[in-house]
Amino acid sequence: MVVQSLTGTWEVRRVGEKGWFPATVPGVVHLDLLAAGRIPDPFVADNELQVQWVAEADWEYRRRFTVEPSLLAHDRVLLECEGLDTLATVLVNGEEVGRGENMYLRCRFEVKEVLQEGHNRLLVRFASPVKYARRRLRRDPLLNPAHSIPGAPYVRKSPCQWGWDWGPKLPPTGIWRDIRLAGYTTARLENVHLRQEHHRNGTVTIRAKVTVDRWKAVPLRARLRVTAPDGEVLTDEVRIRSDRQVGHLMVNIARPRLWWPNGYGEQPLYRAEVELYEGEELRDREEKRLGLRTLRLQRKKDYYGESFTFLVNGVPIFCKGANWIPADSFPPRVTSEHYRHLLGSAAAAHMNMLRVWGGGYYEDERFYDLCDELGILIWQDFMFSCSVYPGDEEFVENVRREVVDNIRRIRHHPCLALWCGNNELEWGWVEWGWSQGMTEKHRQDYDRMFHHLLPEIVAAEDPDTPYWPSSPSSNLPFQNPNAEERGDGHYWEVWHGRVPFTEYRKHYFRFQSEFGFQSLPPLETVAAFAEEKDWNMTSYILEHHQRHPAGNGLIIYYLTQNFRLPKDFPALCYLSQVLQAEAIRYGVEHWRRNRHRVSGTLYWQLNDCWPVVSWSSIDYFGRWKALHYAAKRFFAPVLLSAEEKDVRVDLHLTNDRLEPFRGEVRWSLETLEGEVFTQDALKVEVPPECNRRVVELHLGRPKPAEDGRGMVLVYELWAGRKRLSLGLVTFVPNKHLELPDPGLRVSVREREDHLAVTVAAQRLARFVWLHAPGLDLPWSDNYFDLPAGRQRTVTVPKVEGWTASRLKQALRVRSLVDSY
Ligand code: BMA
Repeated sequence: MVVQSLTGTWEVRRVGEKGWFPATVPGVVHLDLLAAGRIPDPFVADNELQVQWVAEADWEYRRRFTVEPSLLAHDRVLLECEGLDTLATVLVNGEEVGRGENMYLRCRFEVKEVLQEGHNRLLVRFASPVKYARRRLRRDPLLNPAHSIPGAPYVRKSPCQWGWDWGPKLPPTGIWRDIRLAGYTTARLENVHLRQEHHRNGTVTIRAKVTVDRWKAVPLRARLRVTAPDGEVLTDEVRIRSDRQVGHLMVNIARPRLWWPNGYGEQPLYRAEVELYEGEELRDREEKRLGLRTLRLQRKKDYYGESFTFLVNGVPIFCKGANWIPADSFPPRVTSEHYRHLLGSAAAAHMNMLRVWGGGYYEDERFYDLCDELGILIWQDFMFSCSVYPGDEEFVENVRREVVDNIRRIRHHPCLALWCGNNELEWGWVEWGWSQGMTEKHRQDYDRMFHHLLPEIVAAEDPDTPYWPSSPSSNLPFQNPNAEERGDGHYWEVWHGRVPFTEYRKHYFRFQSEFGFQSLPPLETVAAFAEEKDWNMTSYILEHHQRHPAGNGLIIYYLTQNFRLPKDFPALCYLSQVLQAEAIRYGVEHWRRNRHRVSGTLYWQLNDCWPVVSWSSIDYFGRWKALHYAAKRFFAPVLLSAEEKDVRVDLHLTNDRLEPFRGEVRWSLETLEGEVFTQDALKVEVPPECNRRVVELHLGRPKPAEDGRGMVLVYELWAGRKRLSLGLVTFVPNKHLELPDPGLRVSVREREDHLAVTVAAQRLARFVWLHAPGLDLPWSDNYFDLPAGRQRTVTVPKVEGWTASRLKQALRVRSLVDSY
């Protein structure tokens, strides 16, 4: 077997035009046009509107390459394309060798017959997906989300690229993943399925089912080699007779090291290599990494209905995380560093699950590899979102191939927790009136795809991973998909429904897979797309970078319920983030307190695909919004939270850890200046994986009612001499607090690998925000409360050029009182 890469520099032109210009593969045409200076940056101002023609055009990519005799010496030569986006015709030396019609599908084309020794030409022609969709739509109309270019469901291409309520309309075209030539002799590995069996006595068997594609009737040998994290190697070998297609191999691991989700244990990884030999000649090989663990979705009848709990190695996991969307409108631009930053940030905020949402794309290896390493479970949607899809045979067959291919690509990853049919399609059928707009046939097509075809494929290709028909779903076809008592739920009344975020506490979905709240990104991010004259919530440019029709108005609406009107635009950026963080915290703390009933909470959404006002907690450039800092606090393995009930406040300790927690809870009812009315401290012990109400405070009237604007309840969690967390209860909305000047004192010190900032407050400072323009890195904590007389030290990694004195000069420390 020999491989020749075809990535790198190509040429591209608009079909019918003369001028070729340089292109990069993997890549997409918008990026090539941008690099050639032929289009303005579509992410800046409203340039997106000026580049709509790009998706209306047909494009062709070409390159020359040299073929050595050694490649042609193989019996078969395949052109292997990891991803063609999307409607592609592939020509080698002027002859068509194949077509692509699905960006998610890996394609292999036989090319030996058309290749020649020496110079060769490769051309890939892409038809406009937008024009194609429009043609199909004219013939057979389908419902489509309003924020999307019409007809998107006809093309197996990432739904959000056609526009979403947080994403621009910029469907790209191009060879978006790896492309290469591969020469094979005698046989190749067609399908390697690695499975693990965990035995009662604690040992684990790894089994490999190896299916070969062979064209010569000679005996073959398959070899499995498993390397443990400590370097120990186990092997097995099997002969595959000349009339057989399949070989079975296995190794036993006597003392397996188990893989755990983030926060529950380590993530040891085993390397599995499968090699195919003819005599002593290696004919093909594949390498994968495994994590040894069992995973089950437990759905058990209980007092509240039916549970929805992921069990890893038999342990119920409380899933904490967010929804993942594509990290760029132009996927090939996502670097490994960007993946590492986003996923590392998720892990740093104690997340143990992300949902790869069905409007994006099946992610690439780097993504799943990192999730394996970080212990982030993946709820994997199949790529269908918020639309009615066609059901003709050709479409269904295209989907079938896509689904088989992606399951085979991803199934071995220990991070994979669930295959889910789609995003919100069933909800659409049941509650958004699709049945009126569409035909019974369309509904039957839905039923066939998501209740029959996809679960059958999952059962055949990956029987070890559970299948779930839709998100949200009750798992009862077309029955109350967003039920609270069973299945997963999307709760959008807070935000879309304009109800106050206190409503979160009235709901107890068994698994909260979506709920969210928008904010502006940090000011530097706004500055990347808007000039200073446009720094206004209702300016044309700010509205262009907000894709939810009511979005900016909703932010202001909720803001005025909770906070005073900000004095200027920078204060609005700050405050809208604080508002978002408070909203989501309010919900998550409630669901964590009810962990016996709710098994997970994934907020909408982790990241952005361009600079925009959205629900994300990390913006397009990787900057943490206030919500991400809050997530790091509200997802902490041990959480002290307050449940206000009129004149009573209950303090709860939620312990997600597998061991008991022992510590101390301190609380104090005090003025904003720090005068204490009452205070107490209490030793607490909370068993593993459980929530306990540890303090019940009857504050009684009239005090808080009378002095509410000048009083807060401070609650702290201590372990030994270490304060683990600090929280606040206010008795009036934040806007009515009579906040004094907090008199903050700041000092900066330089340590080995980080800079440490200590902030001390003379009087209460809410949502203290540390910011050093130019030092664009996450802090250990930010946007935190600092009651009177307390101090707090936070750190930021030390990077080239930053000293304590430079930071001291650049540092700006602001709090709520500075916003109005
Ligand atoms: C959800 C998602 C997305 C959408 C988000 C915000 O329900 O599934 O479709 O972007 O809401 O409206």
